[in-house]
Amino acid sequence: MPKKAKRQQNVKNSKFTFSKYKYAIMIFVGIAIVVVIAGYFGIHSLIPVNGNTPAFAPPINTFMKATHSPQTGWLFTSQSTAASRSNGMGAGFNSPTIFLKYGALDSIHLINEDADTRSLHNLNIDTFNVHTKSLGYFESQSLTFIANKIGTFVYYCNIHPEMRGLIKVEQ
Ligand SMILES: [Cu+2]
Repeated sequence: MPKKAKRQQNVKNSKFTFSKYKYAIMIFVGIAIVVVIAGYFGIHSLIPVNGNTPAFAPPINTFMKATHSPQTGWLFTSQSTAASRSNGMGAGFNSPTIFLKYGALDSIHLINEDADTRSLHNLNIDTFNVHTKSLGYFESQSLTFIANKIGTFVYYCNIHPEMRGLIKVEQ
């Protein structure tokens, strides 16, 4: 066989070898990417906003609505168990008091149901590093935090200073 033909034959062989594994490699890399991405987001959604490690315990759920009526103005309302022990509101606060046990894992689920004014709303608890995005009408966001400090703290919307309530963490 002439040298040139032999070289071409070699090239063909090496191509053949590569293509034999090409799909296996592509599938493997594809699966690896999917697993890494899923793991990253899966684990990240389990890390509380004021913690570093994923929490695998099921959280308490606190559902909060940002609402408005002509009588009350802007305020948060809640029908959640965590907030239902409320004796109403703290003085100077127009939104329900949330009660939590020390160490509880709590998921705040905020939904903007302000059909009246269609304003943006957010929810913040500085002590626990809870800061939702400013949500438009009917948008929602969930954030999970650990109630790792005992005391009475304020949650609020930073667009409407009157939208605020207390969060009490008890032993
Ligand atoms: Cu607001």
